[in-house]
Amino acid sequence: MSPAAFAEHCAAPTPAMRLFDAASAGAYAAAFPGDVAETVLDAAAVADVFADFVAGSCAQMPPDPTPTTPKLFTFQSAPGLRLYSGLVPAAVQQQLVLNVVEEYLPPPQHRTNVHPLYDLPAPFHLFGSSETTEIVPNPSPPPGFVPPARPASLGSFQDRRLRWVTLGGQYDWTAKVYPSFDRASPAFPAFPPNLAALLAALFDISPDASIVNFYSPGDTLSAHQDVAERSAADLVSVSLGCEAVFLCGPTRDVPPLQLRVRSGDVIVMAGQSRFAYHGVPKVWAGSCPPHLSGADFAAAADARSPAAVYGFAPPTRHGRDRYASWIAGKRINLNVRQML
Ligand SMILES: O=C(O)CCC(=O)C(=O)O
Repeated sequence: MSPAAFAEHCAAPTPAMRLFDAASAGAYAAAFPGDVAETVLDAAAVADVFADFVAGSCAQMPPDPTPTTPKLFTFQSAPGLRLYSGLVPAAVQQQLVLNVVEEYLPPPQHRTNVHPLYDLPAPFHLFGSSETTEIVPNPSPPPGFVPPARPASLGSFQDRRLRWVTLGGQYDWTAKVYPSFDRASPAFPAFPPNLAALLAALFDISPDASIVNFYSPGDTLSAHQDVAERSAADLVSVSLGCEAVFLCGPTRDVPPLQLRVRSGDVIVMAGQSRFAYHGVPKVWAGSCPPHLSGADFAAAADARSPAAVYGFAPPTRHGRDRYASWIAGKRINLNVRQML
């Protein structure tokens, strides 16, 4: 399949394409005999790793005793691709949402899609005071960027304006390269340590960089390959919030596999699938699970200041009571790579 044809599939997936849904894995196995293999994972074996992640976070969500039944699915039609269904426990999903808002988004060294256009406050608190925060156009945009004429409200960033933030090595979306592979460079800030430790303990990756994507229903991500990294280590993709379709075509010659991904699922692109074409053609409105859309983020306990980890002052007003209604209408994907 050519990249153009793949892109067409991404724009409008057809019923004839293979759609795998972990909730009806048996139906898929019957329709495509021999394609999918299922392994039930032992949640207790990774409980400590998740507990360490929460303990290493600056503000910590309370534990949730709901048991999880993670499963690993692999596919003959997509060699190297792994779907870890339900791997991330509910409380850790809440923790990740909290960390995205309060740890990963605020540091000025973590650039977003809106930095070229707007002069964002530093640190940037997505749920700061909306009454006093008006974000003005960037007076000196990079070449090729035309800044908007008017200031924007914080609410418009919570709504659709914010599409991604980069952690660690600052991927340049325009040139599709990492500006630097030198860890001493300002373009290669340290990767959030608690997230690095979590993913390194679970997968074959030493995280250097992540694109944290923010989707609203209706948003798509067109087919692409992630080939800017020098390492072929696992690419780890963590989904939070609303459900989506993830497409992956291991070669250009076969129609891509479609996976329904839910909050707490992790896709690993390893081996032959590491540099495969992939995209997101659909995000389902109203599909965010209640453990996120109804989470009490205000129950988080402040354990340490983000200043100690990232060098920015803690927020004076968190707005944590608004995180749940925000994630109810969002999908967040943490797409994590090893660069070197
Ligand atoms: O949102 C996803 O599931 C995939 C994101 C992705 O492919 C990317 O950031 O390169």
